[in-house]
Amino acid sequence: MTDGATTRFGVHSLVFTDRWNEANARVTIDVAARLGFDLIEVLVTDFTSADAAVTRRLANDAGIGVATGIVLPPEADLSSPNRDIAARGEAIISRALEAASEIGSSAVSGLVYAGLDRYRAPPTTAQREQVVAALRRVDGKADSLGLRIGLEPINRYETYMINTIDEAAAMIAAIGSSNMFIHLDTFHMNIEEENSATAIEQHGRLIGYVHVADNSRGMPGSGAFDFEGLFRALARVNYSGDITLESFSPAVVGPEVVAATASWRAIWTDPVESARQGLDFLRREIASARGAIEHIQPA
Ligand code: LER
Ligand code: MN
Repeated sequence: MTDGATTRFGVHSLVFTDRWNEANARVTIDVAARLGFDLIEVLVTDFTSADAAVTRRLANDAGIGVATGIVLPPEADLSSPNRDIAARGEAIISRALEAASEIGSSAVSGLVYAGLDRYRAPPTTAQREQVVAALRRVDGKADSLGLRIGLEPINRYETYMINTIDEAAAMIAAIGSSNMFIHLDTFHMNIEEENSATAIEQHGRLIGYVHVADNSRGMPGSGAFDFEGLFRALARVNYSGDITLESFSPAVVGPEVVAATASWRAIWTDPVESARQGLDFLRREIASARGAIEHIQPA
């Protein structure tokens, strides 16, 4: 689809705050809407029903959509050989699905297959099978709630099991799901993909969500990532889903997020101005990529 009519541009709440209380949520959602974003992404990893209700109300008031992200911590690692830890992971995904449903969003997407951790060995076959079985169960719950689950390939220094687009596609095939999708993230792709355009073209049908950051994890356009190649590949597979800025700076987030994402230096300091520039870049580059593909491939 090259008209772009349905693409929503989103921004991750961590660009503005790492404390999702009512006051911060109100300011963040209002700023995102004022800047022209269609969507705010929030992490629902430990959301209560009260958090979901506040988020839904504020987003509705501002006329903005909500994408619900998830990151399993090491103590709730779905791939752990420790049954209690793995069960905690499954319970968190299950609860996150309920929160997404309460908010009215359409999916839970992110790091759902392992923990955000620096692993020291690859997963075993038994661990993969355990994750396939657990994701199949939560996928059934997602389906019954009218929701989807997205698998985000994350780079090798932050997790294991799914580092590439190919590995995400293989996991979805092993689960046998027709409901799950692949969630791209350009920061991780820049580290792990041998050829991002080829992988996108091969698995285009499965792509359901996109995080964008530059190679330094600054806003897109501030670094060296090949966004022209990315957006042209997405245009070639008719991707018209959501595209969300995900960039972290210690100027905004506290020690927990800084440590989890190794955001040691401030790539940017002004979240509002940076988000504005990131959105301008996305709009411009996507329109140009779609125009170029239309030109190359007349209907
Ligand atoms: C973590 O590095 C990341 O990219 C988040 O989107 C995790 O879901
Ligand atoms: Mn991401």
